[in-house]
Amino acid sequence: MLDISSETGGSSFSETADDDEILCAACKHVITRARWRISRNGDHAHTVFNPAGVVFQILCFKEAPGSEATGGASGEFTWFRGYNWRIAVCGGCGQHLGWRFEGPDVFFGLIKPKLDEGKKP
Ligand code: JO2
Repeated sequence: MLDISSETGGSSFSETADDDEILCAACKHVITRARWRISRNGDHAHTVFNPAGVVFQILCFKEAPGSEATGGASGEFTWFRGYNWRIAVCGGCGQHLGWRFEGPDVFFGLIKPKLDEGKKP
């Protein structure tokens, strides 16, 4: 059981539940948590494409402490008006997992098939 009570300040069972974890599909590093899912522009999930024409289904999270932002911030082709993006990689294996969006607040758009949401029985 991973105990994250020290970082959350909480002590209830849900604060330490492993079933909340969302992992890197490639290396199983803990990236984020189900309780950190958020909506942006009315939805948690968005289907988007980049200037190279690559389509992504991304999911929005308010925190993703298992990821690391890399490179500079850019506003080019941003999917979220008012936010600049940086590439976000797995802190464990370096895989590109999505983007860190920086604007009036910070959030993460993570590529669904690059995550293990732990939904399989
Ligand atoms: C983030 C990438 C992207 C864009 C990209 C590399 C280069 C460029 C990449 N809209 N960014 C967003 N570029 C996303 C996008 O909000 O297009 O996919 O513009 O030169 O992440 O590989």
